[in-house]
Order: sequence, then C-alpha cells, then structure tokens
Amino acid sequence: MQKSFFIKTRKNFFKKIESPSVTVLFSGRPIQRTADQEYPFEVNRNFYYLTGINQAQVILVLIKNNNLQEAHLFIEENDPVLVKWVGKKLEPVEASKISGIELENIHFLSSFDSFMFKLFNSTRSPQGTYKVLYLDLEQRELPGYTNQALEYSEVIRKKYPAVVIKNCYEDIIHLRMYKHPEEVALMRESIETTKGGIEELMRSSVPGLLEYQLEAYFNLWIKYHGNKKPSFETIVASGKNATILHYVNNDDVLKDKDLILFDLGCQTECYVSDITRTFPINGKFTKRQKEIYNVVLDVNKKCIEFLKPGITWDEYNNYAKKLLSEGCKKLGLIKEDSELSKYYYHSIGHSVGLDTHDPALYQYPIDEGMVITVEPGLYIEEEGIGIRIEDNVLITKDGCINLSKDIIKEVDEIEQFMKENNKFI
Ligand SMILES: [Mn+2]
Repeated sequence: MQKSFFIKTRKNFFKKIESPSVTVLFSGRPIQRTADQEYPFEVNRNFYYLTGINQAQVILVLIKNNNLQEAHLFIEENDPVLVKWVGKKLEPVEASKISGIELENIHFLSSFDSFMFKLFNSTRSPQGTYKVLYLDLEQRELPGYTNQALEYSEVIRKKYPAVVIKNCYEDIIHLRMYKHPEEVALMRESIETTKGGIEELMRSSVPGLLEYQLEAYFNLWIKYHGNKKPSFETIVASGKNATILHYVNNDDVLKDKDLILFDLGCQTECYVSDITRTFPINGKFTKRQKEIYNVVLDVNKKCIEFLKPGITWDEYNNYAKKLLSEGCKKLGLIKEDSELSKYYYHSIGHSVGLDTHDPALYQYPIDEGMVITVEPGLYIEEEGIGIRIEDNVLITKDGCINLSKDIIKEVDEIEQFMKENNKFI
C-alpha cells in the first residue's frame, strides 16, 4: 500500500471528529503465549488503517484545531543489544515512508507523556488548550477484556480530569466500511492466492487422508506464494462435520463419497479473503449431493444478482432465506418456511476487509464500495451433508462485482477439474 492511502484515510478521519481535539490510537502490544514466548503480533486494525504501520508498541496522535491537522507517531527506539536478538524495529525514516507522516513528527515513545502533557495543560504550555480526547474504545464482551485505549482512558481521568474522553471507534469503522480501490486490489490478491490454494486442495484430495493433511496443502500454498497467513483458522470439514459451522478439529478421515467443505482465506497486507468451497472428496458428486449443491449454488448466484446499493442487511438476509426455503421444499426437506432453521442457521453475509468479520455499522444499507460475502449453505446432519458456497463481492453503483468469480463452483467444472488434475484419479 502506498503512503498516499494512509494520508487519505487520516484526512477522512479528521473530517469526522470535532475541533479542537486530540486522538490517540495504539498499535497494540505483544501478548504472552507461554514462558518467554509471545503470540504472533496482530496489529490493531483501526490503527493500521490510519498508519500502515504493522508493529507493536506504536502510538498515533492526531491533533485537530480548525485548519490544523497534524499526525504524530511514537515508536520504540532501537536497542543495540535487542537488535542482535530479534532484529531491527522500524527506524523513524521507515515509519515516515510507510505512513506518510513527516519525519519531524516521528518521535520516540519516551517523549509521549511529555508530549501529551503539553497538549492538555493550558497553564503550562501554549498548546495546552485541548479538552477533548478521542480513543478507540471498542466494546468487547470477553470477561477481563482490556486494551491500551481503555487503560489510557484511566490514566487520563486521573491525570487530566477536565479532559472529556470520546469514542472514535464507530467513526473509523464507518470509514472502513467503504473500500478504496487500493484496498480492493489487495483483497483481489488474497482471493487470487486463495484460488490457487483451493485448486491445490482439489488436486490433492483423496479418501483415506486426514482433514488436516489436506489442509496442509493450503497452508503450504499460501506460505509459498507470498508468505501469506490464513485469514482465520481454516475450516476443513468432511461429511457430517460440515454441518458444524465453525468446525476446527480438522482431524477426521476423508471418506469416499463424502463431500468436503473448506472455509478459508489468506491475507495480503492485512486485507483478507473469506471463501468457502465444497467439493466431492473422490472427485464425483453423488446424485443427491448434486441436487443439494445446486440448490445452494442457485441461491449464491441469485443473491449476487440481487445485491446493489440501497438494499438493507435484513432484506438481503430475508431474500436468501426465502430462496433457501423454496429449495428445501423442492428437496423434500421441509414443508413450512419456519422449518428452514433446521438446515440453515447463519446469516447470508458480512462485511470483509482488514478483518474477516470486518466491523461495520449494519444499520446502514449495503452501498457502493462495500466488500461483503455471499455465503448460503445447507447443513443436513441426517444425510451427512454440509454445503456452503461463499464468494466475496464488491458493491458497485448499480450492482456488484464478484471478486472471486474465477474460483470454480459449478458441478461440471469441479468434476472436470478434479478428473484432469487430481493426483490420485
Ligand atoms: Mn464468511
């Protein structure tokens, strides 16, 4: 991503907040895994959206005062001993180049507290006129959940009780809902790599293999092709395991004549793909599998045709439910629409972007620039069949573009592909 993108996102953010005000965002900190190990670092996505910096312990300060719009970054200073152990962290010049923040506004963390002191103390500093502080106070239901912004709000209350704390979480989320072409390009790259990985799965599928062994081919593919990470824990569910929506055991034996469902994706500069494909382990659908598959596929295609700006999420969900109900009646599974929840129990789609379930304000209708998923499914436990077909689409002025249209999903195409390419057929 070019630095111009982050200059643009900050400019858009400045438009949404009041003046005069200060905003402080944290990149996040390492979390202990066990003993002296840390979990792989995941940058706070709102911080990343405004800076492009993917490193722990970095703070962004945005100052707005009428026409003044300033961005400052606080980074860790490289310690020569630590450099020998874990390598170099970003130098000010690099941080400036990535974020588009002027070099003179890149500081070391050690000066953060005195910098804030100057902004909030009118009796001690000429700039000390700020009375409003925005923090990213994301709400979570996890017990004991905390983050640096929450902790910093406590510091502020004690040190600067006159400062009013406001939450900018929704302001940033609102911006993130509408993707810029640069973001869509990165998502397209994730989808392209995912496509390759899914084809590798179809080439490598064979009865007798374990689910995680097949999954390994996907991981190898995305690692090999650009050192990409999965978007989330890959779901590899064969047979009736596919009726468990977030099945992640991935340790069952692949059986002849079963289907296998893959819900997976990968990330490019934190922009993810979220794709689901279902195919026959041995390369050939049974008659019944084909019938059910085509019902789901038909709903997938009709939903893609249906999507355009102005449609609400409720309308989108209800449309998919109506189609799935009709399909289930045809398949002899249900008689009344109300019975659908036995075979379909999730929603039809969600926003996707820097997060797989990209935070969005779902009270807003679907609109141009959004990238969302289309993922109808049917889960028939008594028949050992779970099918979901998920694409990622970009909403345009009068419809949508299916970004994952090149990942095959027609019965004939899948059978043909596996017949020609599977290593074991
Ligand atoms: Mn999804």
